[in-house]
Amino acid sequence: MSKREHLIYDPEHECMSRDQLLALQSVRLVETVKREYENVPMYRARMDEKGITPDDIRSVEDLKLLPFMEKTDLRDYYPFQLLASQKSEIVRIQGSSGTTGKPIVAGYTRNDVNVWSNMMARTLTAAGCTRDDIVQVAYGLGLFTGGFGAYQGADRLGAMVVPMSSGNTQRQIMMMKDLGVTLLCCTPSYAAYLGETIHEMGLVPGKDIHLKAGCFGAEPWTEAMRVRIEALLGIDACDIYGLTEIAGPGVAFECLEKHGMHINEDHVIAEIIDPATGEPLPYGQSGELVFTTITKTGMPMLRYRTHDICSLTVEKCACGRTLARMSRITGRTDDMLIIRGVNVFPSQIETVLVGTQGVAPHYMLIVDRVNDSDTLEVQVEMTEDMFSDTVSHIEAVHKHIADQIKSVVGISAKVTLVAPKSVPRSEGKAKRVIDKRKL
Ligand code: DLL
Repeated sequence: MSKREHLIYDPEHECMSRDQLLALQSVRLVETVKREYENVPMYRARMDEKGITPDDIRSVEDLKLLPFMEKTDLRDYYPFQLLASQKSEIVRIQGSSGTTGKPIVAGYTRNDVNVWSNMMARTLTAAGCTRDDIVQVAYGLGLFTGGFGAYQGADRLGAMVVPMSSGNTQRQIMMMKDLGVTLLCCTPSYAAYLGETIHEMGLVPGKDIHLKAGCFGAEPWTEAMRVRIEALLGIDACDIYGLTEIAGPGVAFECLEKHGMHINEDHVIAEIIDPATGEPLPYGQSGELVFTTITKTGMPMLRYRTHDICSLTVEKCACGRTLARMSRITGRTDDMLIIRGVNVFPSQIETVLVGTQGVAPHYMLIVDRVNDSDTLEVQVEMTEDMFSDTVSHIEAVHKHIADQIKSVVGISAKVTLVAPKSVPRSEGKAKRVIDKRKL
């Protein structure tokens, strides 16, 4: 795709000098640490344990003194104990999968929703969106942040929003065609699937479909996938990144240069650490991405370990933004899988299996991608008793497992009950996942 003029939503902040940015980050960091220390007993205790007080944090330089936060903290202090505001100040709850059956939830104040909307307005603008565009939101609208984030950003720009939510492909395409949608927001795998279906339906991008760009994220994807989506839909495909705990989509976004995602650094401070030692790594080196929110009031996160692996650069970008860029996410330091845009932990499935009579806790998750859509097969061993049981009982157990997985994890899986002792055993760490998707 040819490059267009670079549009910038908030040049004052997106293009500020690095020195000005550091000064702004420092002021905001100091305020956030005070707020957290005064309002969140868990974090106060963690700072006390390290022997530091808010007075020790005077600038971004001091960030490394602060203790980390983890996804498990959101589980352990579920649902409201990490709030740094009164509960009555929270106007929104968003969530995503945690390591157990319960989702992890994040509370957002009016300020936080406002900040997030601005970050998404920047994101969409960077992909060329203006108030004249028609934006189709095909991320799920619900606890998942994708749908609401894209909606809020487009609404802030004054664009026409088509809040389709996810799924129902034929209907998505009908609306896209009839309304003349110009910008698409969904996961990259769904964008490719939409593109293929459009071609199968005999519709021609440019003639029947008028998309010009898309903001795709919530799961890892590759340059090859970008090339494919751009060719299928005749658009610029931009990568966007975010996570529920920090603000949802829009934490970082690509401009039309498509050389990494600009991080909204006036709202978050990004660090890369060595996942083994926790030590900060210099720009350019790959490691675990860590975020500190500096404008959130509902549930600020300090040094939150994302477990996503990438690198950062502050090299100049031709678009004019000075915000640091993060590379594509190349992997994770934990076992979280992203299947059809949903975060899935093998431990969630294990919980279902352990709670089911008749099956042994020996299982294998087989993840694949068929026609651009992720598939999950759960192979689970039956116990000896179960193996010789009636067909109707086996079928009932089979259905129970499939239903439970759908309810706990939020996605459908193909469940295959296999003979006792047929799942391979390993002597060291159990290998529970075969991910056949080529990234
Ligand atoms: O996935 C927020 C989002 C919605 C981002 C829509 C982009 C677009 P969670 O459900 O909390 O939030 O999942 C966050 O998803 O830690 C990454 O592992 C992964 N992820 C998100 N964006 C990308 C991306 C949303 N562009 C987790 N590339 C994160 C690779 C991504 N992985």
